[in-house]
Parts: sequence; structure tokens; C-alpha cells
Amino acid sequence: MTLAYIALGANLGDAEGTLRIAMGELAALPGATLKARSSLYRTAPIGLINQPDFINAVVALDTPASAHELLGQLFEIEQRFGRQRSIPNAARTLDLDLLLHGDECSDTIALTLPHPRMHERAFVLAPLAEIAPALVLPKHGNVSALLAGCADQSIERIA
Ligand code: PH2
Ligand code: MG
Ligand code: MG
Repeated sequence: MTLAYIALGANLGDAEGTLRIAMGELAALPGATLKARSSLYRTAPIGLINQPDFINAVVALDTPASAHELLGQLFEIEQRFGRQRSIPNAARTLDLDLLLHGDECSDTIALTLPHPRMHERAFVLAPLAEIAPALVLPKHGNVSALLAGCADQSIERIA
């Protein structure tokens, strides 16, 4: 079993409801156990800014799946929620990003671990610091310290 951290994000439709249901679907993956779930956060879009605010959260999932298997499972759940892929960073009904899979490091076209931008995004670091404040990211350091460096990014804990 491996402890994986997964980021959830949505900014189309009932984003809050979607995230709650998606957490249930993650918990129900074969052989998996949901170890922790963060609060939900309302966050200003980063990257493509002319789009609705996001709802974001992070979960910790104990899973028998390899990183590649888990990535496939996440993609399947996104598809079930009607995810359309158009331009990068476009608004979405559900985005599930694999942040960490144990201490695995990977740098292939299919999969980069740890997630390449997680260390600079408050919408990932705030929920992650809530459930794993002492976690250390390879090359970047402690998540709580990294979050302190993102004070300029607007996020609000909502539930
Ligand atoms: N996801 C992105 C790009 N920008 N901004 C916020 N606030 N939340 C996200 O989940 C997000 C984003 C690419 O996946
Ligand atoms: Mg993403
Ligand atoms: Mg994604």
C-alpha cells in the first residue's frame, strides 16, 4: 500500500457538490482507504485568470495502485464528471491531480512526481498543509513553509 496525495479542483457547475462526491469515489476505489480529507477552499484562478473561482481540496489515500494505475483511475473519475479537455487550464467540472505517490519521483511525459507546480500554488499547499503540515516535498521542503511563501494568492476556507 502507498499513501498518495490527490488535489481536487472544479470551477464549473456545482463545484462544491462535485468535490464532495468525488471524494467518495476516491474512497471507493478498489482496495483504497481515505486517510484524510481537507476542508474545501474557494480560490482565485491561477494561470488563465478570466474564469470563475475554483473550489479546491486535497485528500490522502492509501492505495494498492501504482502511480500509473492511480492516474488512470483519476482520469476515469474526471471523465464520469463530464470533464472536457480543450485548452490548457480551461474551466473544468473536475480536475484530479496526483500530487505525490509515496516518495516516488518520476519525470516522464505521462507522469511527473511530485506534481511539478504544487510547491508554488496556495490552492494545493493550504489544503495539503491542513492534513499533512509536516510533509516535506523533495527538492522544495516543508509544505507549511512553502505555503507561507504564497501569501499573495487569494484563498478562503469555506467548509
Ligand atoms: N488548476 C489549474 C490552473 N489554475 N487555479 C485554481 N485556483 N485552482 C485550480 O485547481 C487550478 C488553477 C490547472 O489544473
Ligand atoms: Mg490541475
Ligand atoms: Mg489535471
